[in-house]
Amino acid sequence: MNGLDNIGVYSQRAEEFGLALRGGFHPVDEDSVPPLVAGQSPRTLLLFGNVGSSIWSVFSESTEFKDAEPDPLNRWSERIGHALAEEWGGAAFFPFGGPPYQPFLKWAKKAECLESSMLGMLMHPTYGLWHAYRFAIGLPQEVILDITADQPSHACNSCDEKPCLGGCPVNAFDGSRYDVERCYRYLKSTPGAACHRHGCQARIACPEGSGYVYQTDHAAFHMEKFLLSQSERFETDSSVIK
Ligand code: B12
Ligand code: SF4
Ligand code: SF4
Repeated sequence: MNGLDNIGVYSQRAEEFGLALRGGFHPVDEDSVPPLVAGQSPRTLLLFGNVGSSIWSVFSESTEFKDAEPDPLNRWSERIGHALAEEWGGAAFFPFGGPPYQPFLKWAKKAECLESSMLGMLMHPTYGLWHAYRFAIGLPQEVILDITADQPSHACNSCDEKPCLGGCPVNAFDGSRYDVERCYRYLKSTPGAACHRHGCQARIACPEGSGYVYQTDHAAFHMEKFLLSQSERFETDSSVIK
Protein backbone atom coordinates (compact mmCIF):
# COMPACT_ATOMS: atom_id res chain seq x y z
CA MET A 1 0.00 0.00 0.00
CA ASN A 2 1.42 3.40 -0.86
CA GLY A 3 0.34 6.63 0.85
CA LEU A 4 -2.35 7.52 -1.68
CA ASP A 5 -4.10 4.14 -1.21
CA ASN A 6 -4.70 5.03 2.41
CA ILE A 7 -7.94 6.83 3.15
CA GLY A 8 -6.43 8.45 6.26
CA VAL A 9 -4.09 10.56 4.08
CA TYR A 10 -7.07 12.36 2.53
CA SER A 11 -9.05 12.95 5.70
CA GLN A 12 -6.05 14.28 7.63
CA ARG A 13 -5.12 16.73 4.87
CA ALA A 14 -8.72 17.98 4.58
CA GLU A 15 -8.95 18.54 8.33
CA GLU A 16 -6.29 21.24 8.00
CA PHE A 17 -9.05 23.32 6.35
CA GLY A 18 -11.79 22.32 8.78
CA LEU A 19 -13.17 19.96 6.15
CA ALA A 20 -14.38 16.44 6.89
CA LEU A 21 -14.00 13.54 4.47
CA ARG A 22 -17.67 12.70 3.85
CA GLY A 23 -17.13 9.17 2.53
CA GLY A 24 -16.48 7.96 -0.97
CA PHE A 25 -17.20 5.24 -3.51
CA HIS A 26 -15.86 3.58 -6.64
CA PRO A 27 -17.93 5.12 -9.45
CA VAL A 28 -19.80 3.23 -12.17
CA ASP A 29 -21.33 4.80 -15.30
CA GLU A 30 -24.75 5.42 -13.65
CA ASP A 31 -23.14 7.67 -11.03
CA SER A 32 -22.51 10.31 -13.73
CA VAL A 33 -19.10 11.27 -12.35
CA PRO A 34 -17.26 13.35 -14.98
CA PRO A 35 -13.94 12.09 -16.40
CA LEU A 36 -10.68 13.29 -14.86
CA VAL A 37 -9.35 14.10 -18.31
CA ALA A 38 -10.79 13.02 -21.65
CA GLY A 39 -11.25 9.25 -21.61
CA GLN A 40 -10.01 8.66 -18.04
CA SER A 41 -12.76 7.77 -15.57
CA PRO A 42 -12.03 8.19 -11.85
CA ARG A 43 -11.62 4.94 -9.91
CA THR A 44 -12.53 6.65 -6.60
CA LEU A 45 -14.70 9.65 -5.73
CA LEU A 46 -14.22 11.25 -2.31
CA LEU A 47 -16.62 13.87 -0.89
CA PHE A 48 -15.56 16.71 1.40
CA GLY A 49 -17.62 19.18 3.40
CA ASN A 50 -18.39 20.72 6.73
CA VAL A 51 -19.93 18.98 9.74
CA GLY A 52 -21.47 21.60 11.99
CA SER A 53 -19.40 24.79 11.79
CA SER A 54 -16.13 22.87 11.27
CA ILE A 55 -14.95 25.09 8.40
CA TRP A 56 -15.89 28.39 9.99
CA SER A 57 -12.66 29.29 11.83
CA VAL A 58 -10.53 28.67 8.71
CA PHE A 59 -12.96 30.12 6.18
CA SER A 60 -13.74 33.27 8.18
CA GLU A 61 -10.02 34.11 8.25
CA SER A 62 -9.56 33.53 4.51
CA THR A 63 -8.88 36.10 1.79
CA GLU A 64 -12.11 35.15 0.09
CA PHE A 65 -14.18 35.92 3.19
CA LYS A 66 -12.51 39.28 3.70
CA ASP A 67 -12.17 40.63 0.15
CA ALA A 68 -15.86 41.71 -0.22
CA GLU A 69 -16.09 40.07 -3.66
CA PRO A 70 -19.16 37.90 -4.48
CA ASP A 71 -19.49 34.20 -3.56
CA PRO A 72 -16.71 33.94 -0.96
CA LEU A 73 -17.50 30.38 0.17
CA ASN A 74 -17.66 29.05 -3.37
CA ARG A 75 -14.35 30.74 -4.25
CA TRP A 76 -12.74 29.36 -1.06
CA SER A 77 -14.05 25.89 -1.93
CA GLU A 78 -12.67 26.16 -5.48
CA ARG A 79 -9.24 27.24 -4.29
CA ILE A 80 -8.89 24.39 -1.81
CA GLY A 81 -10.65 21.77 -3.95
CA HIS A 82 -8.44 22.45 -6.98
CA ALA A 83 -5.27 22.57 -4.85
CA LEU A 84 -5.99 19.21 -3.19
CA ALA A 85 -6.99 17.62 -6.50
CA GLU A 86 -3.72 18.73 -8.06
CA GLU A 87 -1.76 17.46 -5.07
CA TRP A 88 -3.42 14.04 -5.37
CA GLY A 89 -3.38 13.80 -9.17
CA GLY A 90 -7.18 14.00 -9.54
CA ALA A 91 -9.93 16.48 -10.45
CA ALA A 92 -12.31 18.50 -8.28
CA PHE A 93 -16.07 18.79 -8.83
CA PHE A 94 -18.30 21.31 -7.06
CA PRO A 95 -21.95 21.34 -5.88
CA PHE A 96 -22.50 24.87 -7.21
CA GLY A 97 -21.92 26.48 -10.61
CA GLY A 98 -25.04 25.10 -12.37
CA PRO A 99 -27.58 24.47 -13.59
CA PRO A 100 -27.00 21.73 -14.50
CA TYR A 101 -25.59 20.71 -11.11
CA GLN A 102 -23.45 17.71 -10.26
CA PRO A 103 -25.72 15.20 -8.42
CA PHE A 104 -24.21 15.70 -4.96
CA LEU A 105 -27.26 14.41 -3.07
CA LYS A 106 -27.07 11.12 -5.01
CA TRP A 107 -23.29 10.88 -4.55
CA ALA A 108 -23.60 11.68 -0.83
CA LYS A 109 -26.10 8.86 -0.31
CA LYS A 110 -23.73 6.43 -2.00
CA ALA A 111 -20.73 7.68 0.02
CA GLU A 112 -22.29 7.54 3.50
CA CYS A 113 -25.35 6.23 5.36
CA LEU A 114 -27.72 9.12 4.60
CA GLU A 115 -31.44 9.46 3.89
CA SER A 116 -33.53 12.36 2.65
CA SER A 117 -35.21 14.06 5.59
CA MET A 118 -38.72 15.45 5.83
CA LEU A 119 -37.20 18.82 4.85
CA GLY A 120 -35.45 17.52 1.75
CA MET A 121 -31.95 17.93 3.11
CA LEU A 122 -29.99 14.78 3.90
CA MET A 123 -30.18 13.37 7.43
CA HIS A 124 -26.91 12.08 8.90
CA PRO A 125 -27.03 9.63 11.85
CA THR A 126 -24.64 11.81 13.88
CA TYR A 127 -24.76 15.33 12.40
CA GLY A 128 -28.51 15.42 11.74
CA LEU A 129 -29.22 18.17 9.18
CA TRP A 130 -26.07 20.13 10.09
CA HIS A 131 -23.66 19.22 7.32
CA ALA A 132 -23.02 20.20 3.70
CA TYR A 133 -20.65 19.55 0.80
CA ARG A 134 -17.90 21.81 -0.50
CA PHE A 135 -16.42 19.60 -3.25
CA ALA A 136 -15.75 16.07 -4.46
CA ILE A 137 -12.41 14.83 -5.77
CA GLY A 138 -12.13 12.13 -8.43
CA LEU A 139 -8.94 10.07 -8.23
CA PRO A 140 -7.26 7.81 -10.79
CA GLN A 141 -6.29 5.28 -8.09
CA GLU A 142 -8.52 2.88 -6.19
CA VAL A 143 -8.56 3.94 -2.56
CA ILE A 144 -9.63 1.30 -0.05
CA LEU A 145 -12.75 2.69 1.58
CA ASP A 146 -13.88 1.95 5.09
CA ILE A 147 -17.63 1.79 4.49
CA THR A 148 -19.76 0.41 7.28
CA ALA A 149 -22.35 -2.17 6.22
CA ASP A 150 -24.72 -1.25 9.05
CA GLN A 151 -27.52 1.06 7.93
CA PRO A 152 -28.77 2.97 10.98
CA SER A 153 -32.53 3.44 11.10
CA HIS A 154 -33.70 6.68 9.49
CA ALA A 155 -34.54 9.26 12.18
CA CYS A 156 -37.59 10.68 10.35
CA ASN A 157 -39.31 7.26 10.38
CA SER A 158 -39.50 7.18 14.17
CA CYS A 159 -40.10 10.91 14.67
CA ASP A 160 -43.84 11.05 15.40
CA GLU A 161 -44.18 14.75 16.18
CA LYS A 162 -42.16 16.01 13.18
CA PRO A 163 -41.39 19.38 14.80
CA CYS A 164 -39.53 20.52 11.67
CA LEU A 165 -42.80 20.89 9.75
CA GLY A 166 -44.22 23.25 12.37
CA GLY A 167 -40.95 25.14 12.83
CA CYS A 168 -41.31 27.48 9.88
CA PRO A 169 -43.41 30.59 10.63
CA VAL A 170 -44.85 30.56 7.10
CA ASN A 171 -45.07 26.79 6.52
CA ALA A 172 -42.60 26.80 3.66
CA PHE A 173 -42.17 23.02 4.04
CA ASP A 174 -45.10 20.65 3.60
CA GLY A 175 -43.15 17.39 3.87
CA SER A 176 -42.66 17.01 0.14
CA ARG A 177 -41.82 20.46 -1.17
CA TYR A 178 -39.84 23.53 -0.13
CA ASP A 179 -41.64 26.74 -1.15
CA VAL A 180 -38.54 28.88 -1.71
CA GLU A 181 -40.45 31.99 -2.72
CA ARG A 182 -42.63 31.93 0.42
CA CYS A 183 -39.50 31.60 2.56
CA TYR A 184 -37.77 34.42 0.70
CA ARG A 185 -40.75 36.83 0.89
CA TYR A 186 -41.11 36.27 4.65
CA LEU A 187 -37.40 36.84 5.32
CA LYS A 188 -37.36 39.92 3.13
CA SER A 189 -40.35 41.47 4.88
CA THR A 190 -39.33 40.46 8.43
CA PRO A 191 -35.83 41.75 9.23
CA GLY A 192 -36.28 40.75 12.90
CA ALA A 193 -37.03 37.07 12.10
CA ALA A 194 -34.97 34.59 14.12
CA CYS A 195 -34.00 32.84 10.85
CA HIS A 196 -31.72 35.76 9.90
CA ARG A 197 -29.50 35.44 12.92
CA HIS A 198 -29.80 31.81 13.93
CA GLY A 199 -30.67 30.05 10.65
CA CYS A 200 -33.70 28.22 9.35
CA GLN A 201 -36.11 27.60 12.25
CA ALA A 202 -37.52 24.46 10.63
CA ARG A 203 -34.01 22.98 10.52
CA ILE A 204 -33.33 24.09 14.11
CA ALA A 205 -36.58 22.44 15.30
CA CYS A 206 -35.19 19.00 14.36
CA PRO A 207 -33.76 17.31 17.48
CA GLU A 208 -31.20 15.25 15.53
CA GLY A 209 -27.53 16.29 15.62
CA SER A 210 -28.28 19.13 18.03
CA GLY A 211 -24.59 19.31 19.02
CA TYR A 212 -23.75 20.34 15.44
CA VAL A 213 -26.16 23.27 14.96
CA TYR A 214 -24.26 26.02 13.11
CA GLN A 215 -22.83 28.78 15.27
CA THR A 216 -24.58 32.13 14.93
CA ASP A 217 -22.13 33.94 12.63
CA HIS A 218 -21.92 30.89 10.33
CA ALA A 219 -25.73 30.56 10.20
CA ALA A 220 -26.18 34.29 9.56
CA PHE A 221 -23.59 34.18 6.75
CA HIS A 222 -25.54 31.46 4.89
CA MET A 223 -28.85 33.24 5.36
CA GLU A 224 -27.48 36.50 4.01
CA LYS A 225 -26.06 34.75 0.92
CA PHE A 226 -29.29 32.79 0.43
CA LEU A 227 -31.32 36.02 0.51
CA LEU A 228 -28.99 37.73 -1.93
CA SER A 229 -29.17 34.86 -4.42
CA GLN A 230 -32.96 34.63 -4.19
CA SER A 231 -33.38 38.36 -4.52
CA GLU A 232 -31.76 38.05 -7.94
CA ARG A 233 -34.27 35.32 -8.72
CA PHE A 234 -37.54 36.76 -7.38
CA GLU A 235 -37.21 40.54 -7.62
CA THR A 236 -37.63 42.26 -10.94
CA ASP A 237 -36.77 45.57 -9.31
CA SER A 238 -32.96 45.56 -9.13
CA SER A 239 -33.05 48.34 -6.50
CA VAL A 240 -33.94 45.60 -3.95
CA ILE A 241 -30.28 44.57 -3.81
CA LYS A 242 -28.63 47.24 -1.76
C1 B12 B 1 -30.44 24.54 -6.29
C2 B12 B 1 -30.12 24.33 -4.85
C3 B12 B 1 -30.83 25.08 -3.91
C4 B12 B 1 -31.97 26.00 -4.26
C5 B12 B 1 -33.29 25.21 -4.23
C6 B12 B 1 -33.95 25.22 -5.57
C7 B12 B 1 -35.45 25.06 -5.48
N1 B12 B 1 -35.96 24.06 -4.81
O1 B12 B 1 -36.08 25.88 -6.00
C8 B12 B 1 -31.92 27.04 -3.11
C9 B12 B 1 -31.03 28.18 -3.48
C10 B12 B 1 -33.25 27.57 -2.66
C11 B12 B 1 -31.24 26.20 -2.04
C12 B12 B 1 -31.26 26.58 -0.74
C13 B12 B 1 -30.55 25.93 0.25
N2 B12 B 1 -29.77 24.83 0.09
CO1 B12 B 1 -29.52 23.90 -1.59
N3 B12 B 1 -28.81 23.19 -3.17
C14 B12 B 1 -29.11 23.39 -4.42
C15 B12 B 1 -28.13 22.59 -5.31
C16 B12 B 1 -27.03 23.54 -5.77
C17 B12 B 1 -28.69 21.91 -6.53
C18 B12 B 1 -29.89 21.03 -6.29
C19 B12 B 1 -30.49 20.69 -7.64
O2 B12 B 1 -31.13 21.52 -8.26
N4 B12 B 1 -30.26 19.47 -8.08
C20 B12 B 1 -30.79 19.03 -9.35
C21 B12 B 1 -32.25 18.52 -9.18
C22 B12 B 1 -32.78 17.89 -10.45
O3 B12 B 1 -32.21 17.50 -8.19
P1 B12 B 1 -33.22 17.51 -6.96
O4 B12 B 1 -32.84 16.43 -6.01
O5 B12 B 1 -34.64 17.51 -7.41
O6 B12 B 1 -32.89 18.96 -6.29
C23 B12 B 1 -33.77 19.64 -5.47
C24 B12 B 1 -33.35 19.61 -4.03
O7 B12 B 1 -31.94 19.56 -3.94
C25 B12 B 1 -33.94 20.90 -3.52
N5 B12 B 1 -33.10 21.62 -2.56
C26 B12 B 1 -31.92 22.18 -2.75
N6 B12 B 1 -31.48 22.79 -1.62
C27 B12 B 1 -32.45 22.58 -0.73
C28 B12 B 1 -32.53 22.98 0.56
C29 B12 B 1 -33.67 22.62 1.26
C30 B12 B 1 -33.82 23.11 2.63
C31 B12 B 1 -34.69 21.83 0.65
C32 B12 B 1 -35.91 21.43 1.42
C33 B12 B 1 -34.60 21.45 -0.64
C34 B12 B 1 -33.47 21.84 -1.31
O8 B12 B 1 -34.16 21.76 -4.63
C35 B12 B 1 -33.71 21.11 -5.81
C36 B12 B 1 -34.55 21.54 -6.99
O9 B12 B 1 -35.92 21.30 -6.71
C37 B12 B 1 -27.60 21.52 -4.27
C38 B12 B 1 -26.18 21.02 -4.55
C39 B12 B 1 -26.16 19.93 -5.57
N7 B12 B 1 -25.27 20.02 -6.54
O10 B12 B 1 -26.95 19.00 -5.50
C40 B12 B 1 -27.71 22.31 -2.96
C41 B12 B 1 -27.95 21.54 -1.65
C42 B12 B 1 -29.01 20.50 -1.86
N8 B12 B 1 -28.46 22.61 -0.78
C43 B12 B 1 -28.04 22.52 0.43
C44 B12 B 1 -28.32 23.44 1.47
C45 B12 B 1 -27.64 23.16 2.82
C46 B12 B 1 -29.16 24.52 1.26
C47 B12 B 1 -29.47 25.60 2.32
C48 B12 B 1 -30.00 25.04 3.62
C49 B12 B 1 -28.18 26.45 2.43
C50 B12 B 1 -27.84 27.05 3.72
N9 B12 B 1 -28.21 28.26 3.86
O11 B12 B 1 -27.20 26.44 4.56
C51 B12 B 1 -30.53 26.49 1.62
C52 B12 B 1 -31.94 26.50 2.23
C53 B12 B 1 -32.33 27.89 2.62
C54 B12 B 1 -32.92 27.93 3.97
N10 B12 B 1 -34.18 28.28 4.06
O12 B12 B 1 -32.24 27.70 4.94
C55 B12 B 1 -27.12 21.32 0.63
C56 B12 B 1 -27.84 20.16 1.35
C57 B12 B 1 -26.93 19.50 2.36
C58 B12 B 1 -27.68 18.43 3.09
N11 B12 B 1 -27.46 18.33 4.39
O13 B12 B 1 -28.44 17.71 2.51
C59 B12 B 1 -26.68 21.03 -0.86
C60 B12 B 1 -26.36 19.56 -1.14
C61 B12 B 1 -25.46 21.96 -1.14
C62 B12 B 1 -24.19 21.66 -0.39
N12 B12 B 1 -23.17 22.47 -0.66
O14 B12 B 1 -24.06 20.76 0.40
N13 B12 B 1 -30.56 25.15 -2.58
S1 SF4 C 1 -37.83 16.83 13.05
FE1 SF4 C 1 -38.19 14.63 12.80
S2 SF4 C 1 -39.21 14.44 10.77
FE2 SF4 C 1 -38.25 16.47 10.87
S3 SF4 C 1 -36.24 16.21 9.88
FE3 SF4 C 1 -35.96 15.96 12.13
S4 SF4 C 1 -36.16 13.75 12.48
FE4 SF4 C 1 -37.00 14.16 10.45
S1 SF4 D 1 -35.51 30.16 6.74
FE1 SF4 D 1 -37.25 30.68 8.05
S2 SF4 D 1 -38.88 31.22 6.61
FE2 SF4 D 1 -37.34 30.11 5.43
S3 SF4 D 1 -37.99 27.95 5.46
FE3 SF4 D 1 -36.60 28.24 7.21
S4 SF4 D 1 -37.97 28.74 8.92
FE4 SF4 D 1 -39.14 29.05 7.05
